[in-house]
Amino acid sequence: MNKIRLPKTLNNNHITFLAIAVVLFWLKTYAAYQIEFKLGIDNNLQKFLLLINPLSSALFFFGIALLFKKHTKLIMISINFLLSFLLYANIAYYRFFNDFITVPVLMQTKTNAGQLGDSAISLMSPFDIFYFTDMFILIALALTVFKKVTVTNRKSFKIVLLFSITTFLFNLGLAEKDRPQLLSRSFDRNYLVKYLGAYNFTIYDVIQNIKSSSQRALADSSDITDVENYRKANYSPPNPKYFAKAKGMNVIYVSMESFQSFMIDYKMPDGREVTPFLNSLAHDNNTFYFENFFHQTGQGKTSDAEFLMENSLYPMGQGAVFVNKAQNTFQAAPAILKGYGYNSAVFHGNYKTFWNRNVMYKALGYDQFFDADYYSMSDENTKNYGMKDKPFFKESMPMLENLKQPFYTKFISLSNHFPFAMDPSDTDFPAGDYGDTVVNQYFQSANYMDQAFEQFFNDLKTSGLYDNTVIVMYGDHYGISENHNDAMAKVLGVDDITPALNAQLQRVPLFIHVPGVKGGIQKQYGGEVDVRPTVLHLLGVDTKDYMEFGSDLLSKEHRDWALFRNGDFVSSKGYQIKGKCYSPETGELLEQTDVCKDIDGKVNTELQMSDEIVYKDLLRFYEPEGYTPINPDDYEYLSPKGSKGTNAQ
Ligand code: GP9
Ligand code: MN
Repeated sequence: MNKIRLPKTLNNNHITFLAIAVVLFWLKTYAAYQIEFKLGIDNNLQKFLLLINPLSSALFFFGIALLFKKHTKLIMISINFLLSFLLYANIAYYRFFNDFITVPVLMQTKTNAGQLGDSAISLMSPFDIFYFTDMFILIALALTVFKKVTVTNRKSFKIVLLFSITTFLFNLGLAEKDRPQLLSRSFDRNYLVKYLGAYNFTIYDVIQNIKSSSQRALADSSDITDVENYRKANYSPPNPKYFAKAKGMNVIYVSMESFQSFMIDYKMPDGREVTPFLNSLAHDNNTFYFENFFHQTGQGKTSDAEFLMENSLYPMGQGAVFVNKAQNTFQAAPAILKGYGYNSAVFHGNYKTFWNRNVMYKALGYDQFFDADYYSMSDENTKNYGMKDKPFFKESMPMLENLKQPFYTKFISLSNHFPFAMDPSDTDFPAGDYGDTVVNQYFQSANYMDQAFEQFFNDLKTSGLYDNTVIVMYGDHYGISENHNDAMAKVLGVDDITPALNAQLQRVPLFIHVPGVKGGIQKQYGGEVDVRPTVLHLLGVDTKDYMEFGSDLLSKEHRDWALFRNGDFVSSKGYQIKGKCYSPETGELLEQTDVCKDIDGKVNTELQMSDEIVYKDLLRFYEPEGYTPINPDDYEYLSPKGSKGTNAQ
């Protein structure tokens, strides 16, 4: 049996065995990436990252075996088995769900394993044994060439660990270069696997879940009492003039990607309006246009805006609720409206795992999710993250018309996304001339989005839905960051962007169009957190029993301020930025004044309380009167043909 002998230096230590294990495992994992997962590799750096990303975890896990004096090879083979099993489980899961296994998925065996059911076997093929070949090779080597190797040098563990950490840091550094804030924003599992690998992703996921469940475990029902009291004391009752004025009507939300208020009524130097359609809507008789409305998002960007609008709670200071807290109990607008006969759906021309939407929408109570699988995602139709707005709205119409009414729906537009580059055939609008490519392109891309909205409104009118539908359109967050303030000063015709002006640039448009109700331009201050009570009150649903922080924008007692996630805030009387209070009119520093002081305390309390709800999952201890809790496990989003669809990016 063991006639083959390696040179003494090689076969008398486990490092050679480990090196073989690592290389085989590395190659196998890379092959699995290529064969099984559609990770959407767009550039050479991503190709390189995909190639190197299994290395650090392979070194780390196989290295653990070196800590054991005895049975080192056997332990290494067992580790190989466990990792191969994890890889294979992900492969089988991906074949069915187009997604990777996470800790919550494992916890919810009822739904996932249940759904897999009999088809689990059909997802496997005899050729899958390939994913275990390296293990068989290691067993054969251990029994032959390496049979004599028995003594382990434990020092070698430290060397391997050092190698593993160095490769990981190198990997992470390059990944962050291609995709900044990869770990803190963690927007998509596909991205994490693409950049850091399937095994590192699992480690990351386990750590996130331990962190999250320990906070949750320490909470109890008494923790919600303070929130309840605060809520009671700060509730803005509905305005009788508007309460239930849209009772029973359909609802359409439109998330206007990266759209800021300075664009409304903005004219290019040649006099052309950038967004003529939205400008006309701002002045429309049946539309409330809120010109002092602010985004309140954090790192979760679009998903934070969605979270704010439908839960009237604040997003987290770091990470995204959609990604990190999707297992929490929520009492979101779609779930509330279910009790009033509403059927709900989201339309979005991007893949379902982005921002963990496929999981979070179930927790919010969405009945249907029309994602990329429902759209013709051809090269011509897509840009950035997915469908261009015109084909997106066009292709959505038949699906919308087929929905059972009354419906509560959300359309998430995409075209107007950073860096705002357009395909030349999609625009004849002039780019800006402000010495900054991103800012220059913003005008073209916003103009295209405006045309898409006009087309959508026309289609709604033709379909007959328009007269019985409340349309809520909101800019999700800023599009032009502070890095472009030099160009923005030119756009606004000022010398420089002062702190107060910078705060004003965080305004995003909010339109609420209610058929038959007289609207008008609204000057009161508010933020995304305020939209839910405003809309629910229009639909005739009183929000006083819900744990929310928003204040109805149309209430006579509306509070007239909006906070930012960093603790700064704006109000009609003063803006507090980094602890200093500024005048909204002049932007000048207000010394020795207490206009900001009153609000300051409330801002801190609200952020703290909202964080308590989110981090400790406090809504599980609270049941609003008349509300029927939903069970996310009851929801399933099928692709058009009834399969689970594809997930290519
Ligand atoms: C992607 C879209 C854009 O699906 O929501 O995300 P963003 O980067 O704006 O958060
Ligand atoms: Mn966005």
